[in-house]
Amino acid sequence: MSSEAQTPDSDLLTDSDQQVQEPHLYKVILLNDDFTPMDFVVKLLVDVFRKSTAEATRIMLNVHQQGRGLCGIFPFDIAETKVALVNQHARGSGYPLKCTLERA
Ligand code: TYC
Repeated sequence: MSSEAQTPDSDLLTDSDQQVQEPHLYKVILLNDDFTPMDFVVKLLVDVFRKSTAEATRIMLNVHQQGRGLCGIFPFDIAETKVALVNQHARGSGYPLKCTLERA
């Protein structure tokens, strides 16, 4: 019999050892400002968050009226990438639009 076959029980992976941890989720929040054009915000929501034009318009108007609004909920790496894309596009176009992360 090989040594592998005699592995003590304590070396075996049990269900509790193998429990998969769900990744923490993060809310991507868009903030209002007085300068970024509405159509620019809608286009970003379509391009970065894959929203329909109707949904992007709804989110943009909600942010415009409420001061902030939810764009989506994602694992950290994806949320961080989307925030960076929004902030880069806004800065590259000379607008002060801001997007941020919050633990969901
Ligand atoms: N308040 C902006 C305007 O009147 C539009 C706007 C909406 C800006 C949402 C940012 O996240 C934003 N042009």
